[in-house]
Amino acid sequence: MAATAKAHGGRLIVVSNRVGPLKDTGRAGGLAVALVDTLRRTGGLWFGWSGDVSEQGTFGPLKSEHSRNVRLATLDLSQNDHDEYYAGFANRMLWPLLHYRLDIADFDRRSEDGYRRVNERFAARLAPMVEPGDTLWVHDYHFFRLAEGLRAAGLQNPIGFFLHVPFPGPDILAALPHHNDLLRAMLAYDLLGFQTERDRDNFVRCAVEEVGARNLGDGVLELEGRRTRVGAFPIGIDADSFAEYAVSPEARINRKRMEKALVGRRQIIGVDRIDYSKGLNERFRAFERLLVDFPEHRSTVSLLQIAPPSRGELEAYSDMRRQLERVAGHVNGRFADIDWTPIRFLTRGMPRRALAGLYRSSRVGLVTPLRDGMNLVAKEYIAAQDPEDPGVLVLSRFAGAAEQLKEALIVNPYSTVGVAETLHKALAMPLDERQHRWRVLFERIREHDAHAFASSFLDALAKAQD
Ligand code: ADQ
Repeated sequence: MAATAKAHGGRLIVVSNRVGPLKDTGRAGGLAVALVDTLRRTGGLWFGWSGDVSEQGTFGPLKSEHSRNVRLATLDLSQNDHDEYYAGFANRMLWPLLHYRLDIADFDRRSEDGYRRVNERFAARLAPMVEPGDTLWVHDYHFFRLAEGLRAAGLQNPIGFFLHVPFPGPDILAALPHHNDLLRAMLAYDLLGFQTERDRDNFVRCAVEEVGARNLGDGVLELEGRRTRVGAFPIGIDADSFAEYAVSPEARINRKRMEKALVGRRQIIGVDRIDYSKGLNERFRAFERLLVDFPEHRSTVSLLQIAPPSRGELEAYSDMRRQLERVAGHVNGRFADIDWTPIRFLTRGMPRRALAGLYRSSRVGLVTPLRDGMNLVAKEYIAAQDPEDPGVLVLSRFAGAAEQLKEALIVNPYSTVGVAETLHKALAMPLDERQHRWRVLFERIREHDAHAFASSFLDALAKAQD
């Protein structure tokens, strides 16, 4: 990885909406967790939004901090930028659209303008910091239009883009007004990376059918004489470090507390940000169905759901949390015993080592998003298991991870009966089968870990301008 970046002479510049934290605060989301390692290895610049809103916004001073070989450089947003670009177009339009939720996508012309404006402003502030030889790696749906702005400023550097969330086909994308314009802007990148082959193929269909790009084969698209490479780069975790977290002193303390509370019962664990894409409501219902259809699990199995709230400023998310508390309360009211609570619902973040301990003391990892780019929790659950007595991963077919982790028990998260039956199967699975499935899965996530992900993306980007 370091060799890759150095071989091409310049620094690596990473751009994403939120930057850092560079240290493990226990609250980092999927994107941050995967990027820190990459930058630490190559050194370079990480550019994005400071998380602050100020009067000057993107016209204000650049905030800069160093941590060893990595420089963080951030800009504020104005209140308007925040409302239109971030809360509006990115969160209320693109996030639902890219998760196939046209029913709740909320298009608004002003937000679209704000999104375009903020992408232009970030490009204008970044361009003077870029030196010839630098490689730029832009992340996620907040910055679909950044390369367009950077090219307009005259930049010739390799610019790659990686989308962390799914990309739908033309039937869904076409519901976005001016989607053609957005697709054209995306083709200003040299390399467009997606989590899965399905997402990549969906993008290719959109580019070909909606804006008339030519598919030259071998992952190359051409529009008006400009070529863009496309590829699938499933994101990974640092599997070996995560496995070590699971046997760290912090993890052990949590496991001991857990085991004391469980007194021999088995635990199913779910870990997700509170978001409608994660299928939490359906998950609680499926667990209830397990207790109804397979009464032998009453008093012997419990579900621990850890769910830090996300994007707190959006009212829909606090509604969701209240709704989930109601469902958990209903299930607990119906089945709880004096010494057993069926669902424990913790709405807070957790240090990663402590989290690893909880994964390890859970017999089943229940990962049932309705739609998810990859889902790193599925991989973390596998990495944290005890090789002698591993648990079972139950995984939604609609998580990008299902393309890679076929030896998990794959479920349709919309089918509460199907998920309940699969949970029963997971709880009954004999040790030798658990060990066999786990070994194959663990080897695969080690092979396709965070470093392999970053190297393969940056190698492809280095070749993209040839
Ligand atoms: P997310 O939607 O955030 O990421 P995910 O991939 O599951 O989803 O990553 C969540 C991360 O947050 C995991 O590393 C998890 O351990 C951590 N986390 C969750 N709850 C936590 C808690 N209570 N305490 C501590 N840590 C917690 C987006 C896309 C995904 C894609 C990732 C990476 O939506 O599909 O996999 O980016 O590309």
